[in-house]
Amino acid sequence: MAHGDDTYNLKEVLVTFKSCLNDKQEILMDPYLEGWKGLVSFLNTMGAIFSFVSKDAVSKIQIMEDFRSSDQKDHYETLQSMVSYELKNGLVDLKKTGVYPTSGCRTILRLHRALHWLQLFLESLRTSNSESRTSLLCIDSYNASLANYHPWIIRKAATMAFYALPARETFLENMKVGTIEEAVAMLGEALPSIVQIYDITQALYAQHNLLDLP
Ligand code: 1PW
Repeated sequence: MAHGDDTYNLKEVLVTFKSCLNDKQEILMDPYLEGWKGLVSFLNTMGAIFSFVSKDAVSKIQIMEDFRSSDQKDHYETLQSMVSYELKNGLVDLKKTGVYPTSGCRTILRLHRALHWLQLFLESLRTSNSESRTSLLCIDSYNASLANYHPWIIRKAATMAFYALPARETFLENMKVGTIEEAVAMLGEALPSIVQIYDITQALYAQHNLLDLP
């Protein structure tokens, strides 16, 4: 787990995502949210300009934690149990926002889309070289993924924040996993677990036609 900015280590965060899967290949909500909290701490080490980006993730994590401490908490133990519970009980706005603007299904979908961006970004960082500009890698991966779901004004603000990203070396050092080479090697080892979580969630949402929830 990530413990806060000073003891922060991105490897632990990515390993947390690995611990999300139970033996039935279901995604456990608590470590999923814990992994997200670690990503937010990481993001916050990059300066105040990112608070706009992390704030939305924080409020979505909170929505899900509230479900996990409610009377319905057992239904939210895994992403799979959440989907079947909410669908069975008509707790999801399927076509347009109405009675359930903060359903678990639509909230996790937003985090899931953001996870795809993170995956593309870290993968491009891993395979980049010392000449590469972090901000451009980040913008390219954002445009190829999450930006497609954002209105112009958010895209503009996010892109401006990305220009403030530190240089590649500083960024990799910020991960607090040792030298630059060690950070790159860690990404190679840890990213497959993010990909796996992403793929399982994507298949679950596709199976239930939930990929376009308003
Ligand atoms: C380097 C580490 C990266 C960690 C990823 C951080 C999460 C990125 C979230 C970007 C959010 C930009 C501003 C908020 C936009 C919301 O409108 C949007 N949320 C997301 C996560 O895309 C959609 O949510 P909404 O408005 O439908 O509730």
